[in-house]
Amino acid sequence: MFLYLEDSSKFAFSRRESFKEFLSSQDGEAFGMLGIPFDSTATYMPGARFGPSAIREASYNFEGYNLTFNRELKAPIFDLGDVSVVAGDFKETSKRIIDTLTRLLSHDLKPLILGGEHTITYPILKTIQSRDNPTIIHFDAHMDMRDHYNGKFTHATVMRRVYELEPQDIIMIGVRSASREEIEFVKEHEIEYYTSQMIQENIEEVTSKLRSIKDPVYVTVDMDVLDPSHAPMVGNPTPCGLTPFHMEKFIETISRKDIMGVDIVEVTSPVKGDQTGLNAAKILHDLLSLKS
Ligand SMILES: [Mn+2]
Repeated sequence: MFLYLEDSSKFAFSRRESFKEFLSSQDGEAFGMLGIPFDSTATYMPGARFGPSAIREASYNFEGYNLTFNRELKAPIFDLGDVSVVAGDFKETSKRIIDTLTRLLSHDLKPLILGGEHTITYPILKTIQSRDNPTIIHFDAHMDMRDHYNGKFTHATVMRRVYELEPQDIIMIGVRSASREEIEFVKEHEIEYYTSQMIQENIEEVTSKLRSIKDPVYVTVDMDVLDPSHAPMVGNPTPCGLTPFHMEKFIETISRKDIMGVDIVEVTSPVKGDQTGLNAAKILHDLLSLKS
């Protein structure tokens, strides 16, 4: 047995014992982390395959004590590694995601997923939806509600496919770009959305809405919800976005909910120290601190 070793291939706050020992020591809420470096349908900036490693690397910049929330990060989390994805083959990749996630859920672990492009949210929610019926909180600059965009299953259609799974509800936060077809679809189906301009003017309205939504919840974060000044390395950077302060407030509100799972997608940072990876790691660091 060696002492004082770190495994930089795992998220900084992942428990270091074996998976078996970790499972046997848990009797409350525990988290299982998975990377899914699928990167095949990008239409602007590719590179989402680098997301999991960029977020893990950035996690080592954070401290065990979270000063913002006056909490010590103690929430039990085990980083299981990456799903072995097949570039260009969404069908086979989905099968592998569903198999892996089903196993993770069978151990009563709450999934924390590091993407990968946003398309992966569909097989994730297909798996979760069959067990729970969550309200989906969707952070994104885009609606991703097109019926078709270079195919049925792409980063721009993913929330339309999720909608077809008939979740309890979908609420969109930080939207500022859509097609006319998408706006008409969400209005017709009464899907609630809050633009980044609305949040800038009155964030309290949105946090009080989040407080009132039905449990359980599933959270999907496309990192392009942040302004490109805070998250430039994403598939589709879009100006006039949220700040990390807005995300702190939202995560604080959501942490009081019964969270079934979280994914953070579309990080394309190919270099160490990029602020996109840092801000993605911060969202997980804040959430895990608040769940401690
Ligand atoms: Mn997006």
